[in-house]
Amino acid sequence: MPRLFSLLFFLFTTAFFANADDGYRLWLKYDLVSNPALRKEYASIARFITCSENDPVSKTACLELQTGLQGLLGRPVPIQSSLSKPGTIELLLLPKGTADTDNLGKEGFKIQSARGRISITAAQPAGLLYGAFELLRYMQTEGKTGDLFGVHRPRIQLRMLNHWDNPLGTIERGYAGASLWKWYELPETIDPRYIDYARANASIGINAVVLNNVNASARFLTPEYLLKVKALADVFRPYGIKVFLSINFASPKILGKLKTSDPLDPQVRAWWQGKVREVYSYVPDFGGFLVKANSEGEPGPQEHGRTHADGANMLAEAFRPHGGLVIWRAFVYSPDPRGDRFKEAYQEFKPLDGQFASNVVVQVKNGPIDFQPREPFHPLFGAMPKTPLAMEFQITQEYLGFSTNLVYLAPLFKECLDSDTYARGNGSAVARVIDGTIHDYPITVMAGVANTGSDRNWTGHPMSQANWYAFGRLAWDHQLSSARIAEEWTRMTLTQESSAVTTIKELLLGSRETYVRFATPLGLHHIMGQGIHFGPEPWLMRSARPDWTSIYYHRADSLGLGFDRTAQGSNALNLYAPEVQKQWGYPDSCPLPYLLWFHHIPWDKPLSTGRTLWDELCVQYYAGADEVAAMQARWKTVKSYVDPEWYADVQGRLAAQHREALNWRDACVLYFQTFSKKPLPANLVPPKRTLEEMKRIVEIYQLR
Ligand code: GCW
Repeated sequence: MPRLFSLLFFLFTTAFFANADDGYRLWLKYDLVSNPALRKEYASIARFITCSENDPVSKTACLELQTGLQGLLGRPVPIQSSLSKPGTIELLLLPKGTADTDNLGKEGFKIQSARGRISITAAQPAGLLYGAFELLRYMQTEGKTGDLFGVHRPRIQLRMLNHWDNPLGTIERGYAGASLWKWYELPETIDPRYIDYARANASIGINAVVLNNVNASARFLTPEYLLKVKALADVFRPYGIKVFLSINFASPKILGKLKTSDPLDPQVRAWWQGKVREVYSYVPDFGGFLVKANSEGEPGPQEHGRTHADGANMLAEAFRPHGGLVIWRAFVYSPDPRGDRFKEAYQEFKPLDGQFASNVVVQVKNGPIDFQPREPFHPLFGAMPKTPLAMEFQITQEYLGFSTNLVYLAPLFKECLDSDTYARGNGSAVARVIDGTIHDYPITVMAGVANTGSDRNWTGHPMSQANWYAFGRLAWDHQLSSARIAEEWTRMTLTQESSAVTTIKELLLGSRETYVRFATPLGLHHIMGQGIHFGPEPWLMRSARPDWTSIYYHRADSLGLGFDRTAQGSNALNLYAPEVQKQWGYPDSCPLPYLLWFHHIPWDKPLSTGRTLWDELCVQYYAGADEVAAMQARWKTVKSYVDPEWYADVQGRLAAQHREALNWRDACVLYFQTFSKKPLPANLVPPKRTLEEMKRIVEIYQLR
């Protein structure tokens, strides 16, 4: 009988594969282990599961393990409550107060093997959940990506998705359909997709989500919406996920009908205290508020002559009795044409270091401008020893070609995390600042702006699933390499065939640098299409604000190109430690990827490559576009190893990406040529289109 069952299961899963994979199952496919010897081995260690814990999170752990194993092994794996024959996988909470439990903390786990049994032990239920997924990942990747046995612990406490989802179902900067949250159907209807979303997050260690956009509607704090929030929190809780909300700082006026939202006004303070108490009556383990204040038109304490610290501390006081957090964003900048946006968050927040209450975290974007394809790390990471800083990455590809471009973001995340701030001398990488090692931060947070939406495959571009995956894995352990994460994801999602795995891994690993080359090489930044942030618009001179134009950033003129941020220019470099200034401060030694971030370079200055700036710029743009063509060719080689629907989808998107790369190349080369007044290097074929044609193509995106 079991044989017949496994045969049927096998036929079912292979038929499923042959009939196309729509991407819904993400990396949680649990298809039969294809290598028969391994399947036999795994089957012998996973004949039973023992679960004696009764809390909701431990139960989820057992059920997830069971679901996964049944798929991988092609036969049922019964759960039993008593101990424990050989061939059992046992999930067990350790008694409180032992050295082991202290060591494992709230979410760590230990996997061991003894007497023919595997045990996953943890001090708290969340550890069992993450341990179950670790074991499954090991089998899903056929043991090829890391060690199973030993102690595993997250390096960051709050591993969080920020959804920029609006009440009417749209998503700001979302490229994968509408919001997953069906506010008008909640709380009565629970879309089963909420559960699948929670499973995916739990499987990569994400334990917190902010449900709504930081440009926040006040309606989420009304009783009607709190009921909806409660419904989602109830779904996510058994997966170890806490819910947070973005708030509108003017809520006391908007909802409370008070005359002011001044954070030092006693009535305002009382209103927030009451409101926070009310939130906890719906969601007893509510996480806290995320706040965008005095940024891009959002209300905040400064309208009342108060500081960010005054605003944050007022909310922190309201959360203190409940154990919640205030996550206050540092993404602020003012429209000063003579200023340098690069410096503004630093100038506003650095003086406030030490003034924030103990349950406030300041959330800083990875770079000083805004999620560009490449940015130097934000100078605040080296400058706030007394304030826990959270990392904010963007997983959704606002400036990285939306969902038509294949851009694997782990290398971008790692580049920032691995950058040395020198906050406490050598070895003060951004990662060690935000994980609390350098300054002993009591609270540690890594947030990612989500790329999920209602598209069947969740992320629009199917390969962008890898970015959701990579974010979670790096938030759990920022020491993991981009290559390992790419391999895990590829094996779990696409194929186990080793040459195809290698090809796909290489495709992923090179993709971000390719994007940088054809869009913003050598440290160019913020020269994309106005408003929508898609395609090139380097000629953009006028906008509602000077720091929303392109010329503000690239500063092209007859002499050269780039933003001088040395002492002769805006002196933004001065915000970094002397060691960092030394690294980036001189045009002759500044690494080329950062060159135009910090220097205005003459067109005919020879660079370390032996070419002049102008020639190098052209070479980069052409190489970037050629690399997309090479990506198309490489993708073709994996055709017989990946699902046909998936294959065709990626093939189409790569073709679109190639068209867009050529647009970037031609638009930028032709536009910058109007300043350099030089011909292209001899071996490059000049664009067939004119600058006027390129402008028309880009203008199409601006039409209503
Ligand atoms: O990247 C910019 C986006 C805005 C966004 C803002 C922010 C939510 O263009 O859409 O608003 O940053 O991070 O607050």
